[in-house]
Amino acid sequence: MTATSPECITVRTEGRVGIVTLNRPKQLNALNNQLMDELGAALKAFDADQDIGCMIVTGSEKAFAAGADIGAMATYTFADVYNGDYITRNWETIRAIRKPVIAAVSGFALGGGCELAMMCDFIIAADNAKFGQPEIKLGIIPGAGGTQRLPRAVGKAKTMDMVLTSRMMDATEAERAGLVSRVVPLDKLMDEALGAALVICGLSLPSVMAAKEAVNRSFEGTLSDGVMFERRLFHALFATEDQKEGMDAFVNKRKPDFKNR
Ligand code: CO8
Repeated sequence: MTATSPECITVRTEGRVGIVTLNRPKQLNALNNQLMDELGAALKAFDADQDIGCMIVTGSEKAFAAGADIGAMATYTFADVYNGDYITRNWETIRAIRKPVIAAVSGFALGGGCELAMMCDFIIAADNAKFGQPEIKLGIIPGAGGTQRLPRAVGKAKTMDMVLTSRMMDATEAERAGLVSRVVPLDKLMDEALGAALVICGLSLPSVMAAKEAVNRSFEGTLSDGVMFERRLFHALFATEDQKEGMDAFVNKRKPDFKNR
């Protein structure tokens, strides 16, 4: 965690779930360096905390995040952004988080906001969610993975449509296209995300982390490398006491009591 209290996010826990809420309401949670630093620090702290098994990143009803802070970027030069000290330096932290991170998205998830949601492991959307990569209207393109992660989620046609025309996708279309895993009424969003997180928290953490690592590997490299990577992790999990517990519980028709959570 940052030494001082965060100003652009709020952080809380519910049981073994760590919840980060983006909190720049006047700017529709536009992502600036301070917010991204605080978010990264909070997620890293939860990742290292043995009492936490899963995380949720969420925003407000109106906006998950309306993108990178345009005001902050407006006067940057090529040298400013290329040397990495400004927009790019703190966007990769979330990729290094090893426990699952769920994005609970209501309202706008635009530009960097859509990219941040896609960096999470899966997205649960409220029925008012709107996803978009409107950077083209600003004379730039997505810069935090939008042109790479969006096609992997929804394919080339929809990605090109969104990136080139700046058209937004509503929650129904996003679910149909595979960008989000579930859509729920707005007032049920946090219950749904917490429900999913609590399911994950009840499982064996080594297998949860291995599953996340294996699925993420499918987006890198070849199929045969990915399958081999999965197989090795699969084999390794037979070294855990939780595998013995999980299988014994099934065989004996009882609930498993995993030790490594
Ligand atoms: N940055 C800064 N301020 C913002 C942003 C933003 N992205 N979005 C909204 N705001 C501010 C507005 O300026 C406004 O402030 P004020 O009240 O002081 O005028 C306030 O939030 C409310 O916004 P609106 O009045 O515009 O609210 P509306 O409901 O009318 O519209 C929209 C909501 C449609 C979301 C609209 O605000 C909008 O289009 N916002 C910009 C969306 C956008 O273009 N996002 C992409 C930004 S660029 C980007 O994300 C690049 C990421 C690259 C990351 C690279 C890292 C490696």
